[in-house]
Amino acid sequence: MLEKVLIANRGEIALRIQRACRELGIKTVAVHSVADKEAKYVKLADESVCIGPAPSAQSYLHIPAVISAAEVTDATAIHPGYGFLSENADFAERVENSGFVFIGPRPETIRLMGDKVSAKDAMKASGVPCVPGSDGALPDDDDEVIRIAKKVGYPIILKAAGGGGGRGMRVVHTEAALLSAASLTKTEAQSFFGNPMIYMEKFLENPRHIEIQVLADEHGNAIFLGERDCSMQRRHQKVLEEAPAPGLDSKLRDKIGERCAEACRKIGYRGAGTFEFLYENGEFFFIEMNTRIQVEHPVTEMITGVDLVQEQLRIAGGEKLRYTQKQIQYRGHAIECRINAEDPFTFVPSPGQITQYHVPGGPGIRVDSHVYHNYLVPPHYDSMIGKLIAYGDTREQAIARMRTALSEMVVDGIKTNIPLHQNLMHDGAFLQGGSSIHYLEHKLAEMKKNS
Ligand code: MV4
Repeated sequence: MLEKVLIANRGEIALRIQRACRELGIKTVAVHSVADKEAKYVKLADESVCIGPAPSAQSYLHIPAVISAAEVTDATAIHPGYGFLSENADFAERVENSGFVFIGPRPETIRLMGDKVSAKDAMKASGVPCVPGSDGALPDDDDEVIRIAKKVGYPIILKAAGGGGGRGMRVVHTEAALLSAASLTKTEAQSFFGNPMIYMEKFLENPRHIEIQVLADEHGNAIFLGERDCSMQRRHQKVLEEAPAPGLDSKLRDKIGERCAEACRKIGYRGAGTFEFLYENGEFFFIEMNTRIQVEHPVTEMITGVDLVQEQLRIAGGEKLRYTQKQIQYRGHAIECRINAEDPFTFVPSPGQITQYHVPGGPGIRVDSHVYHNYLVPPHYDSMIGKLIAYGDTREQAIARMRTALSEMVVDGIKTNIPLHQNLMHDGAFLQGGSSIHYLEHKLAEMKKNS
């Protein structure tokens, strides 16, 4: 087992990882910026190191500072959390070359998945269904590009190989617009990601975003842990997530999940991972793979009873998976509301001091948050201050518990998006379940028009 883990992250996930380590008897090192030095999770860690000033480029993203902190504290492993350096293959490589265990996939795997063209190639070759499109990157030959688009059929979407998460994409509806759009997307791809490669897919107009959680060990074992529906989003920022996905057939879940697990075995995947799919008309289409623990992992934990962060630690320690696929059983329904320090309807960030803080409780309620009474939300980072997770035997019960929990929750002194979540918990389309990735943006536009 790992001896001492340095947590290269901040906020709720830093606390979440710390708790997992503590339960397994692993010592913890917190690293923090100047802006986070008073944070409670920093004081709760066995040791802490200040790695730089508030801007993340000079602290949480500063590779030499993170590695030096591991060296001076004699950490044996580094957990990157999500965001920051979590999907940086060079970081993973430098961690390993410095003699530490990287809690995540091998650097080559991170690199493979970071390039969306090579990720899709690998998945296609492993039997995971992908969105129809170009075979790999688009060629330079204009006539070829026109021919490929004709074959795929309009509308199409152009995506940067180095992109992901919604950056560097462009939808094209007609052949007349194709070549200038391709040239523009290429130029952007070069300037945003330092890689001009782009690829083409059929544009799916109204899909849901459903993702599959996997765990794989370094001994060739891999399992899937069901799916999460993350369709409720605005500008590629997820607002709430749930598991299981409303209305998804369990046979189809098992079929797509097994494809993902098999792909993990084929590519020698290690650790926790997520296969992102677009889901439309009963079909799954792979788009990207995330090689980190995700924000929304708790909903999977609630319905499976598996502690995903502890499993990450065990896998990194070289253990074999403790679960066979048959041992993964789904029970009940879980919903996660991301609580952000922002205006609930304009989404303008609202950092500052929390003057009153009360968390909800009761059966099926979980709060993953690092904040507390009088905590100062720094303005330098992501606005998420925590996650409220409600579990129930049924989706209806989870929603009922979430409504009660939201009404009990008090976060004063700053604005939060709790009112938006309260609104969503009474929204007709949400209550029905299964709305598309565009639903929330359409709803918000309607609300604005009517106000
Ligand atoms: C798409 C798509 C429609 N068709 N690909 C955006 C984020 C990136 N991970 C992939 N994205 C999309 N790819 C095809 N072929 C629509 C989106 C998309 C989206 C996907 C998931 C969640 C939210 C989204 C919001 C807008 C567009």
